[in-house]
Amino acid sequence: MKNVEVAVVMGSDSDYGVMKEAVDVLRQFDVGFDVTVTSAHRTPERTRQFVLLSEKKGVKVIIVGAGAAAHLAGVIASETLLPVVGVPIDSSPLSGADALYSTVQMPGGIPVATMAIGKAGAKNAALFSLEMLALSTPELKEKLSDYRKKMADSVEEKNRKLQERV
Ligand code: RP5
Repeated sequence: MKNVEVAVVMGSDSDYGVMKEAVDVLRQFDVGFDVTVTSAHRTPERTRQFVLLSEKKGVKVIIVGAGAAAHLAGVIASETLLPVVGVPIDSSPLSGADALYSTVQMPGGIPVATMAIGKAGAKNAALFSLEMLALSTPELKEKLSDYRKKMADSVEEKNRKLQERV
């Protein structure tokens, strides 16, 4: 079994539709991860235990998705020195603007690396985590480089196909 290097956590199972984007990327890069639901306000003790357990397991990065008054990433960051990557979820009537502000506006001292709202943010949270892991894992750096190359190739391909339509 693979070591868990990245913990993916979210405030509710209703966040998974967005956070799956992060899970898909981690799986694609064959990096060990686990997925947990815990809430800063509904289950504060469970959240604390989650952080302790993650540290014990040797997790290196924690990705946190939460919506509405999204304090989960900040609370988790306050409990650990592991890097925390926040994903604001667009689950509320404010379409994630509330979660963005709640996640990104950490007062000085406890950082949360905040990504974009929603699926793009979840995907980038995984890629950003992989970039951090790649600092000490050359094979991962190589894979990230191939990923970028494929992305660039797909833009060329899209451009070529568009020319056929105009
Ligand atoms: C937040 O409240 C969660 O992260 C979720 O985005 C939102 C709604 O949660 P549920 O009411 O669907 O459980 O804490």
